[in-house]
Amino acid sequence: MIQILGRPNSINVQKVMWCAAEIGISVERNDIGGAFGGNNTDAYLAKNPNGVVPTLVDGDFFLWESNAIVRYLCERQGAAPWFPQSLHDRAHCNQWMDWYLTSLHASMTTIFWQLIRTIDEDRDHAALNGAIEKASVTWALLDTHLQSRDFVTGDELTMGDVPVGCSAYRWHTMDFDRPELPNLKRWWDRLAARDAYQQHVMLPLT
Ligand SMILES: N[C@@H](CCC(=O)N[C@@H](CS)C(=O)NCC(=O)O)C(=O)O
Repeated sequence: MIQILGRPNSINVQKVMWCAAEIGISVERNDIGGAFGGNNTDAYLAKNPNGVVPTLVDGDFFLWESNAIVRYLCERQGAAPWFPQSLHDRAHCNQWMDWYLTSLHASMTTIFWQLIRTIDEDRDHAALNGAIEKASVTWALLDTHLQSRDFVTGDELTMGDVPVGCSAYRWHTMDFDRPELPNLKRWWDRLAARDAYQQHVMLPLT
C-alpha cells in the first residue's frame, strides 16, 4: 500500500490525503514532522532531502512536493474527472495548482502563522494586515473566475481544486475580516459538503 509520511495538520499533507480519499486510492499515513519529529533522520532524508512533509512511498519509489504527489496519484489512478483526459483541462489544473504556490501560498502562510502559531503579544500586525490585503486581492481573482463555473476547471472537481481548496478552508475559518467574495464562498461550500474534505482538510488549525 502507498504510504504518506506526514502529520495530518499540515496543509501539504492534507492536499494529498484529501485527493487520495476522493479518487479512491488507499494510503497509509504515518505521523512525521512537527511535534512528531522524525523528518530529520537519515532514513527520512534519504527519501526526502528537504526534511519536510509530505513524502510518498510507493514500493521503492519516493516522491516529495505535495502538488507533484497529487498529480502522481491522479495520473496513477488515471481516471477523469480528477485527472482530466483533455490536454487543455489538464493544463488548466496545472495552472491553478502552480498559481496557488506562486500567488497565494506566501500570504496565506503569513496569515496562518500570525493568527494560529503566534501568541497575541508577539503578533506582527503590519505583516498580518499586509498579508490579508495581498491574499484578498489574489482570492478575488479566483472569485471572478468562479463566477461562471462550479469548480476551477469547469463543472467537475479536479486535481486543480486541491491546493486552493485546502487553503480556502483556512481563508474562511481563521478569525479576521475578509472581503465578501460570494463565488469563492459558494465554491468553498461545495467542497465543505464533501466527506473526504471534512475528514482530511477541515481539521482544527494548530
Ligand atoms: N513545497 C513543499 C513544502 C513542504 C513543507 O513545507 N511542509 C511543512 C509542513 S506544511 C513541513 O514539513 N514543516 C516541517 C515540519 O512539519 O516539521 C510541499 O508542497 O510539499
